Amino acid sequence: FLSRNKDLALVAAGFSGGQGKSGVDAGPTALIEAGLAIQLRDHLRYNVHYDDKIHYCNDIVPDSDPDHRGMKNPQATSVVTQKLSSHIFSHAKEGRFVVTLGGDHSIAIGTISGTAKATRERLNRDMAVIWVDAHADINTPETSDSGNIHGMPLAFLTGLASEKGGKPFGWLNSEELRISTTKLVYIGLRDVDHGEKRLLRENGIAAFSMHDVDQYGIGKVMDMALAWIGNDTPIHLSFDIDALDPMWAPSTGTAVRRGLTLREGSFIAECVHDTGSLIAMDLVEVNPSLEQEGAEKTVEAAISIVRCALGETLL
Ligand code: B3U
Ligand code: MN
Ligand code: MN
Repeated sequence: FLSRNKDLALVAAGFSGGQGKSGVDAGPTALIEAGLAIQLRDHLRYNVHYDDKIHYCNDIVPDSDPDHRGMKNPQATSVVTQKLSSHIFSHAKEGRFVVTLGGDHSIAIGTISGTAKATRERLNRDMAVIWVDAHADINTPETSDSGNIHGMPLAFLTGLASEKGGKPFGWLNSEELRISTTKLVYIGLRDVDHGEKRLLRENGIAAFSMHDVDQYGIGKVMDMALAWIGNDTPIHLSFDIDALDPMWAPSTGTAVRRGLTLREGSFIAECVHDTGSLIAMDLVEVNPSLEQEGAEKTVEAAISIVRCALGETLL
């Protein structure tokens, strides 16, 4: 349903309120300035829809945003992700491949709910999510120690954490916006909180940690991950740059050692492209203000991951 699609929407979502460090809002600008949009047009020959704007930075800041269930910036994050959700939906329902540049990983609440709804409307299918990250990002407000919402997107998207209507994230109550825990696959995990481990275990969620990458190699891990999802299932790839080892991607808010090499990260993106079922991707958590020296390296790594997911290295 998509392998020959060359229509691509590029969305810059410079939101940083899902975590505490400033600078991740400048991630999309750094990627664009390094030539990402041009490369997608000229080298990869996509028909790129890009409005040349950085969205969701500080344009939607509520007057007051008190903590709610321990969450920081709950109202701002809810409003931003809800708007992003319909923005992404409007592109995806036209059959465009959607690339969203973060921003912190809380934006995936918006991107994934938007593509999940569009996939149901357009293809009458439930979509799968491949989440490449050092972290599981599935804390509920109650299991989170930090209160940072970028550590919670999957709890809201799967319904493991929910809110009443009228509360922040109450808008996610509609089933069409959600994904099933059975259609979620992790790759690259190495910093998972206790409460998250319990959620993964109790819900039988498919997770390939760095231990599995070492044990089986990335080739076998991808075979197993894609077999779990099954053929012809639309896939949304959500790639947190901190999945890569800090040797390749030091400029990110919560770098964790012992990560994926750039080659392994690229291989994941290539394998997902090769399925012909990829419908959208996020590239998040690039923070160019951290690690002066490493910023350029991190941006370069992020761009090559996006290019691989879009078919760059296909012979
Ligand atoms: N699990 C921790 C740490 C974390 C999650 N995502 C990132 N860091 N980037 C938390 O805050 O929930
Ligand atoms: Mn993440
Ligand atoms: Mn992470």
